[in-house]
Amino acid sequence: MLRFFTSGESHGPALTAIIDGMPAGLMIDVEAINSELAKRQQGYGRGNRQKIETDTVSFLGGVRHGVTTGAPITLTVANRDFANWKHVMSAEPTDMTTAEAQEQAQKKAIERFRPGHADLAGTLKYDQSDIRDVLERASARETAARVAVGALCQQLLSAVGARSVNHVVQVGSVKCAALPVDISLSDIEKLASESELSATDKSVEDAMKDAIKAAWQEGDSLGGVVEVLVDGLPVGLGSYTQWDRKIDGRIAQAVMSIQAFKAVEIGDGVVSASLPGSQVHDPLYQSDNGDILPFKRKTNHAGGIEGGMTNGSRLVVKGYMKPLPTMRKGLDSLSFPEFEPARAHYERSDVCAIAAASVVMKAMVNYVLADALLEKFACDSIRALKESLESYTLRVQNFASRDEGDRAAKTANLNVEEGPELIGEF
Ligand code: EPS
Repeated sequence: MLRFFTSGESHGPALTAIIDGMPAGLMIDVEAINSELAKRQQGYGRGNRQKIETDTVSFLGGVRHGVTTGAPITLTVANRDFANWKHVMSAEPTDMTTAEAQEQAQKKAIERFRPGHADLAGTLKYDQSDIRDVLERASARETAARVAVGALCQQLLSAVGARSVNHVVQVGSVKCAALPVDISLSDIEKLASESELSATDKSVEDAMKDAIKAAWQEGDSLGGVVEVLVDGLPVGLGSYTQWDRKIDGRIAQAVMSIQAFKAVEIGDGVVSASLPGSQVHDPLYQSDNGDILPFKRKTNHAGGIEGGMTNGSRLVVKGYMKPLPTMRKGLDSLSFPEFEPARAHYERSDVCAIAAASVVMKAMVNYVLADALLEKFACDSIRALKESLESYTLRVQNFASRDEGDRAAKTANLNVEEGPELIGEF
């Protein structure tokens, strides 16, 4: 089981994550993690905070000479902005009577709830006397730690030949044209990298930017839709046998946990509810010689998941993000602690963080898939994982034989003659 937790406040000293269950022997590419962190900071419509930060990862445990040891991994991303918040966000009791501390406290005070944010329910639930205690942890700054974790998980997935990409498909109501079903992930990555919004349709890029600019001028905010696609996953991650083992449910939970995400869609999930079954399900065909899988498909409406398991097709997941609730124009709200009518609080924020959100969503999908991979091929080291996967892949390939006896013999031979260390479910 792979699990992780994050800790840290938006304007505290740092964000930290502990990742438990990562196998030994994974060579870590720190630059690749930093590159994802940098991508999370980018995108047209982001606020000034990103000019202050240069997010990079440091490891404090579980890694030696660049290789995982199997022990829990601790990683951290520093908040440079903490220097400007050191009185207000001090972990230790601090003298707040100095002129500097007083000025900082006054500047950072929050006295009005922001509808749509965690402010109100969080203050009541945690019996807070300062809304800042809620805002600091509810902030999407926390996703920097998640992106570092997800980039590490991506490296585990790469070790078994899986690859994921993220892109933006909609900003506000401006939509990219649908991508061809057979487009390669490299092409998607290239298109997204050429766009300031990680969008894959150049013809609507200006309209997207105009929509963000208009929202900014009006003191408003904008959401959008992002997509993550994953190739190279083995058949059978997740399970139909129990509700909480279904991979689509696990992905949905992980994606919905991202700040401001309000809906998740797998494949053609939404439109499929209004279509007859014959237009929704993906017919099966015999595989060609040399195919890794003993079947093939011409469509992928299911988005790579059937029965709560990966099915060998490309995984396609969309996440729907609401507009951020921090808006210059502010909505009707209430003051705290008086609960008197007041306009909502405003402090520095993003007008649109959809490009960043796509990086975060990929990180969360990577984590769920890495966890499911380690669950299926239970292993303590990368070598054992690869051996176990190789053996399983051969077994799946051999299911193409329609001769029962032949199939049983082939499977038995695999175990005896190929001689891989058999771990997990064999
Ligand atoms: C963010 C950092 C935050 C916000 C934003 C995302 O920094 P600050 O509050 O100092 O400007 O810009 O957070 C939110 C949108 C939110 O709702 O909290 C980041 O690093 O992603």
